[in-house]
Amino acid sequence: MYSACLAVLFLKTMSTARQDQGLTAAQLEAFDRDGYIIVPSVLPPATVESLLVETRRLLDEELSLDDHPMTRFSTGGATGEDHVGDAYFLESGDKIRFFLEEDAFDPATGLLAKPKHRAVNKIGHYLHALSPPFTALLNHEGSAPPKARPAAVARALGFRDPRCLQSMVIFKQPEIGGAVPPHQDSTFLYTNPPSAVGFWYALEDATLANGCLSFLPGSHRWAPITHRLVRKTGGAGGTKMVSNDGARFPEGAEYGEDKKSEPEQGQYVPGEVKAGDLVLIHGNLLHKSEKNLSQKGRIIYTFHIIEGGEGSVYDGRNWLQPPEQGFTKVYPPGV
Ligand SMILES: O=C(O)CCC(=O)C(=O)O
Repeated sequence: MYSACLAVLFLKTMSTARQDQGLTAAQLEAFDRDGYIIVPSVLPPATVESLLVETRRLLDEELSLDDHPMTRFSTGGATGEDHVGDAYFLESGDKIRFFLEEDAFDPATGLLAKPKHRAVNKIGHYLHALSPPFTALLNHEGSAPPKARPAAVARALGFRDPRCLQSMVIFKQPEIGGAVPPHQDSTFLYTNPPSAVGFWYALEDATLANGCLSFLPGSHRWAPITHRLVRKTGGAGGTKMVSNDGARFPEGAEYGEDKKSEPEQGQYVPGEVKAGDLVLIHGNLLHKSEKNLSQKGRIIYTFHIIEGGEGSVYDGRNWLQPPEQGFTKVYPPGV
């Protein structure tokens, strides 16, 4: 009996240790080398379904086009001048708001030409705090077996005090889902030194046909954060790209412009994924997604974390500013 109890205790301890690991040694090595990894089957089908049900509810119940400012999501190109930057966008950091797909509008009339659930490009940016199913995902509650929990992954990646600063459901609507040009997430979510990491969960299968992500492996090591998206000053609203005068890489001897590996230069690698898979993306990694010209849409959920601990400075000019209570802690209190 005693030894059976000990065995149970041992198994429990082992399984807790396994649960807390977040990433395996091989996954960590791949993330360090490539700047991204795909972790299969992190979300069980029931969790995926609950997030899709919530997404549909938000579209049905929370999005009214009657009083919507018709804000379209635009990535804005190199200057950032055309990046979406109206008040509806700039004040969305602690709200759930809906940004529309550019090609959902009729170019001749300027009017929306698609029903609302086929017209949205993304929902953001505070789902992780305001929507219970998305909050549960950040805390990784209710999914069995726990695998690659955000807190455990953040710990495995060496975060001291990770903060979730934004979350989004991103759609690639059938036929019109817009392309996302090559970019680095730390350009938009800048800390000095750069520390952003993206958690990107497929809620539907994403393939080459419907606009999956693709990545330039290893570019996180040699591609500097040369620019940053900031709010324009002077009260007129809007955003712009400015030259980055702060650190351009995370700290560490593995980073620097001399780390470029020539043979792989320019070769983006597609990351086709199944619903429930997680993609982790280093904030310096160049990645993109193509336009969805197919009949099949895809929906994903993503949130980003940054280092909130000592020595990491969040810039007051960033387009996204913290709510009064600060960005959401990822580690449970007291841990
Ligand atoms: O889902 C996409 O197509 C783009 C997402 C992305 O690149 C990001 O969140 O950084």
